[in-house]
Amino acid sequence: MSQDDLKQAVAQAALDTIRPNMDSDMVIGIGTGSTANRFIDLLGDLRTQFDGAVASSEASAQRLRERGIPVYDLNSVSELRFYVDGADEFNEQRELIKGGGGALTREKIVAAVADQFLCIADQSKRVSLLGAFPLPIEVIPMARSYVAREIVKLEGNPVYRQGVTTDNGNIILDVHNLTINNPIELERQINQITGVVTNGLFAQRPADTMFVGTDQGVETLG
Ligand code: ABF
Repeated sequence: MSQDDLKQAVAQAALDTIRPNMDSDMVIGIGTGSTANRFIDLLGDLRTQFDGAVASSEASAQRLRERGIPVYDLNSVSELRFYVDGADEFNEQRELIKGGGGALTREKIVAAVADQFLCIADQSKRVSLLGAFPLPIEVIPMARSYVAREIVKLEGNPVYRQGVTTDNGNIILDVHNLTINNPIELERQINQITGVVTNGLFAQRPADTMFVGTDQGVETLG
C-alpha cells in the first residue's frame, strides 16, 4: 500500500471510532497535516451529523470551512470528546513528537481539552526511541538565542526554522541530536525554560489511542 493509502486507512479508522458517538451537539477537535487532512475530507460527507469543529491551525480551519463544517473558537466550546491529529514520530507508549507543521502549541491545547486524543499515523512514524525527528520548540521571538543556549546545555542542537512564524506570532527552533530516553521529563524540562511557549513532545498527555497504518491493515495501540 502507498503512504497515501495508509493515511486514508487510519483517517477512516478514527472516523469509525467517532461516528457511533456523533450527535447534533458534538464538536470535534481537528489537527493539522496531510493525515489530518484526510480525516477532514471524510468528515465533510457527514457534516449534517455533528455540530462543528475546533481546529489546531488556520490551515485546518480553512479546509474545514471549505467543506461546510462550522469552526468554533475553543473558548466557546465546553466539551470536546475527541481530538484527531497526526504525528511526526510515535513510540509504543503512544508518546509523540509533533510540530513539524509548526502548529504544536494549538495542537497541545486542543489535546489537553479533549477527552480522547486519537492519533493517526502511518508506520513510517514508528520508533523505539523518540528523537530522530528534530524536536520542534515554539519560542517567543526575543528569547530565541537564550533558549537556544539553554537547549545546547541539554546536549541538543537547535536550528532556527528560517522564515516561519507560527499562528501565534512566534518562532520555531528544531532540536537535532537529542536522545530522548525519558520523554515525560524532557517535555517538562524544556517547558521550564523561560521564553519557551511549548515543545513538541506529547508525553505528559500522550495519545489515548494510536491508529497505525501498516501493510497488514490498521493496528490499534491503547
Ligand atoms: C501535525 O501534522 C503535526 O503535529 C505533525 O507535525 C504533522 C504530521 O503531518 P503529516 O500527517 O502530514 O505527516 O499533526
